[in-house]
Formats: sequence, structure tokens, C-alpha cells
Amino acid sequence: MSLLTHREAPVLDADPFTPENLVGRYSLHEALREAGPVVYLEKYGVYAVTHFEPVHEVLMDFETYCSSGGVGPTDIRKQSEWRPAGILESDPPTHTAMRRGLSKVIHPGSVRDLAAGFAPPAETLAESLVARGAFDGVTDLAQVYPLRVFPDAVGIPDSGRENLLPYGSMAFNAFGPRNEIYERAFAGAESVAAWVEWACARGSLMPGGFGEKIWEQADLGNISDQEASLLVRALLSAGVDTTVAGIGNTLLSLARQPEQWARLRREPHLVKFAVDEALRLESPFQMFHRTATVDTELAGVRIPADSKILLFLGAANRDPRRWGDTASDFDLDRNATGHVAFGMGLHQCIGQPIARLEIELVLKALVARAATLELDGDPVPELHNTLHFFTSIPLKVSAA
Ligand code: OVM
Repeated sequence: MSLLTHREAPVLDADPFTPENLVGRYSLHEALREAGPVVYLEKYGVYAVTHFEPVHEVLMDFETYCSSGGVGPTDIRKQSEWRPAGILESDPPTHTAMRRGLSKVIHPGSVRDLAAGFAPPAETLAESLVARGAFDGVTDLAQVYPLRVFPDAVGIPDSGRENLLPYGSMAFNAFGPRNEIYERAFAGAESVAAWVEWACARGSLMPGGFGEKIWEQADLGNISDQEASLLVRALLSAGVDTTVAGIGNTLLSLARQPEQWARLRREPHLVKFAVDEALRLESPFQMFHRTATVDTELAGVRIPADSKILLFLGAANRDPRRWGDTASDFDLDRNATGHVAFGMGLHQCIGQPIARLEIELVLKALVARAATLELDGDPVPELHNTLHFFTSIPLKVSAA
């Protein structure tokens, strides 16, 4: 097939990063999907992909759509970023050693060992919140639980942990444009980034955690010292905000459909399916970029070399072409596997067993204690360039 047969992408002036479009993201997704599988966003000079099929194709083809150009809007091969590139912004062969080193540390077996320690805090929290009858799903639970279990599992030093959420906010907002949201996230950037650099160092980490095990990979010669530090950084930046969002968004999905809670009460073994369905429907990580390495074609649309491709994971996860007419409903009977909330392919989230464990334990503990879960006010959305979550979700529960 000749390149000449490929269509040019429809050109749109839509801006996915305005407050209106971030809060109303699902109407924007629908409009973008209707305009075509791949559209050119004039304002940012990027190709936006919203259909499931081509999003999946891009994620799987790391040679045509590389990560070393950065997963934000700037091509970091041409323009340097606010911090050195890590595993997320690398391609094979650089990526290979880092990924292999990290997979020796974080794998289903090592995560299974965490469950014994992660379960009791989930139960204690659920117990006291159900006793209260009304609570905030975010500030009382989604933000509290991950901070109680995850930093200890990594061995992050006690002092300065208040920097974790601000650092996550910097890392993920920087995958979007340099707008007001970005500026706000970077207001105290210097001291936050300095703490993180310190916390990732071998001497700062507490013994027994994932952090120390990553440094052991450097001792074994599997990765360099610099790579070890970058891998600990990856856990710090990607391991907190994302699970806060995952827990909050799961509670919201269920509170909106009380009959689904009743079903979980009757069939608690469905908790793990509820988590996947919530990750699909209200995906915490909504958008990031790839960079085209060559002139190519995606869903019949011409893409010139060096173009930035903006992947809408959340739109792909609600694409009716893949999920049917009920794509926008939470449905415990749906097979949600194959969603791209954790990405797909080479860079697929390596921490996902930890994220799943945290969300599942919180949900299991609540399902065991609350006969009902309902909204008790309006959720407040966070304005964020790439993450989708709420700063408040008022909930009411009745004790079982
Ligand atoms: C980083 C990093 C690594 C992996 C994922 C991520 C999804 C960030 O190096 O900070 O966000």
C-alpha cells in the first residue's frame, strides 16, 4: 500500500486540557471518537488517538511509537526535561536492563508476600469508617490507605513523606501541557524534587523494602547505580497518586450504582472483577504520549516522523467499538480484561499487582462491613493534566 492512499487526519481546535474538558472529559472523548480514530489537535500539534484499536496498536509497537521522545508533549530528544529520563522514557536496549531488574523485585510472588501486612490496615480503616456512617471516600480512605502501606513496602524514609503526593502531582501533570495546572503543581518543585532525589539514594532507604532490593540489583551488576536510583524514583512517582485515584474512582463507580454493591455483598469473590471494571470505566491514568520514529500510518491516517501521539487511554476504555453500547456503564458481568488502564505491551505498569492488591483489600474490607454504600453529596473533581480523580467523594454507609 502506498503512503499516498492514506488520509490526512481531521484537524480540530479542541483543547483536552481546559478545566471544562477535564471535568467533562467523557463528552470530549465522544466528540473526538466521532471525529475519527486519529485527529490532529492544532493547538498542541499532536495526533490524538481515542479508539481502542489504534491505541492498542500504538502501545504494542514500541519501535514505530517510541518512549524515548518522552511521554509528555515535548520531544525530550530535542529539549531537556525538568528531570532525567527514567524507565518510562526509555526504549530497548536501555529499557531492557531496567525492566528486567525491576521485574526481579516486583513480581506476583513478592507482591503476594505483602498481603499479610497490607490487609490489617484496610480492615481497621473500614471498621472505623463504617462505624461513623458517613465519611469522605478520598480524604478519609483513598488518600490514607496507600500512604499507610506503600511507603513502608518500598522502605521510603519516614521524614519527608509529605512530599510524595506533591511529587506525583508534578510527575503526572508534566505529561500534559505547560498550563496553569502544571504551574500550580510545580509551585514548590525544587524542595520536593530534592527530597525525592535524596530518598531514592541507597543510604536513605530503610532495609527490607523494594527500594533496597532494587539497589541489590545494582550490586549484582544487573543495572547501574544511576538506574537503581531512577527505578526507586519510578516507584515513588507512579505508586501513590495512581492508587489514591484507583481507590477513590472504584468507590465512586460503586456508590453510583447501589445494585452493584448489593451484588458484591452477595458475591464478594467478584471484588477483583469490580476493580478491573472500575479501572476500565474511571481510569486513573487518562493520557500520555508517544513519538513516531518514522513516517507511518495509523488507522488509515498519515503520521509524519517525529510527531507526538497523544493516547487517550480513558477514551479507549469506553470505546463502544470495543466494549459495546453499554461501554459507559459499570457492569460486574462484563469481561473488562484487556483494558488499557495500566497501558499494554513493553511498558505496561509493573506495579499493577501492588495497585490491585491495595484496591482489592480496601474494597473487600468495606464490602464485608457495609450493607450499603451511597453518595452523600457531589464528588469534587481534581483538575489534573493526566490523572482522573476526585479530591472529595462524600459517602454514606450502613453497617452490615
Ligand atoms: C518515573 C516513572 C516511571 C514509571 C511510571 C511513571 C506512570 C513514572 O520514572 O517517574 O508514571
